[in-house]
Amino acid sequence: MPKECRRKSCKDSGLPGTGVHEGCRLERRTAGKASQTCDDLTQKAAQIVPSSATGAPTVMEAPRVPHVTITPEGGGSSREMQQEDWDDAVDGGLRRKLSNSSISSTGSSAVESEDDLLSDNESKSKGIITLEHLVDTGESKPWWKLKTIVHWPFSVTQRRKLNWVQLAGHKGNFKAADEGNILKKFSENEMRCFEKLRDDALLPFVPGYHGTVERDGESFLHMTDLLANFDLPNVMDCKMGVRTYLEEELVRARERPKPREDLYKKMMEVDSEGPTPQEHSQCGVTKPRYMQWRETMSSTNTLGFRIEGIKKCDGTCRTDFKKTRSKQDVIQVFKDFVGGNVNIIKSYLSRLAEIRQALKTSQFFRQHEVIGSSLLFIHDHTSNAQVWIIDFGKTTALPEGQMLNHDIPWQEGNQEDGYLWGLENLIHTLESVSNEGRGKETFCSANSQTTERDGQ
Ligand code: I3P
Repeated sequence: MPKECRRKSCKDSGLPGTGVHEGCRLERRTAGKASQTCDDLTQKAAQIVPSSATGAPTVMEAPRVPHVTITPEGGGSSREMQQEDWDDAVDGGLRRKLSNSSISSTGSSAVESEDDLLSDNESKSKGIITLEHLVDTGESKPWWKLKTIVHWPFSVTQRRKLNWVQLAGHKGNFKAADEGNILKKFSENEMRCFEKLRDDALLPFVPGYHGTVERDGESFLHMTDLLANFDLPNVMDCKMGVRTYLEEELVRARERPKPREDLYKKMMEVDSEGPTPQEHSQCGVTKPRYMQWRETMSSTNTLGFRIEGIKKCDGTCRTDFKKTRSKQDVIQVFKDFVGGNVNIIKSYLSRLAEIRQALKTSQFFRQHEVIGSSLLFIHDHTSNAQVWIIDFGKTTALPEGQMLNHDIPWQEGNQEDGYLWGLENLIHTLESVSNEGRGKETFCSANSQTTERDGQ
């Protein structure tokens, strides 16, 4: 994360801190500060476009989400960035930098200090991974040399042309690959999904999958870089469905509850009154409990999708959407994301209509509980706009012969995920953005700053 952002997160903290609960050493930060932490974004990538007209969906009644109470235990952490993630970055004439959280994607901003490249508490959760094309100096540089590498003899414009961004899920999950591709940390589950998707109606809407590869003793999924065809892309991740954890995670948590301090801290950052007295006293919350809390704070439960993060072409990123809940709030975020450009919204709507159609005929979709999957929105100043279905790490096949509707309320045991319901709401929301923007023209300047003026 840029030092600037990190300083701000600390300084602006409105949290009363941890004094309340003994044994807990919470950092003093507030939710709003996360806006620039660039923490917690999901993996994303790009490909080509299409489009067509959309129908007018109806917002359905929010599915009831059964309240589940789970008691705790402890542990759990994610893999942090490893030095080899950087060391491995030489590839033909290009060197790519794999950073941890929020290093600028434009390449035009000064690079962070070594400290910024090191992990901190935030690195234990998800983060943006930025891969930049850098000039090959002919030698592999460890992470502490990145600062030097960035002072390369190219103009901002040249750098921008070479750079691309890869938003990522769990840190350390991505590596640079050959041009136009990306390596994602191997997941048996995700691999199985990609293999099944090869013959499915959803194939045109998921990242290209080119098999598995070994790198430094680790396995990776070799996938298309979805951003490759964009010039300074704007990227938004929307996590789909009314539920973001698997039913089996609930069962496990009941049987062997594990309160996690990292999740407790994340909850406190957003709402110091979020944890129950018991959770306060143990400074920990279980994962399903945290996930459920996230769902109710955001629009997951009420709309069947939520905005996870946005990375804009100017290099800024936001992940402070944990409390973006109402349809009007979501509309505002989308408006800002497209800079008021209604044509981009229309392209997105066309693509979503195609996705909806494909989902309705997809055998894969019928036979899987789709959890934690996102729709990745990407557009650039040329009005190239695309939506992709990504992240199948938690998408699980149903037992033989079983099928899901994806648009009926979830009740524990029925495995419904509310994906289609969420998609309808998402389409409806974008239609509202489009309608509100009617009669306006949008102009994008060269540096992608957007100004809007009445067109009538
Ligand atoms: C994370 C988010 C992720 C989840 C992760 C959570 O919360 O819900 O989807 O990973 O669990 O911490 P947040 O968005 O508030 O940062 P999975 O989807 O893989 O379960 P984790 O901490 O166990 O990785």
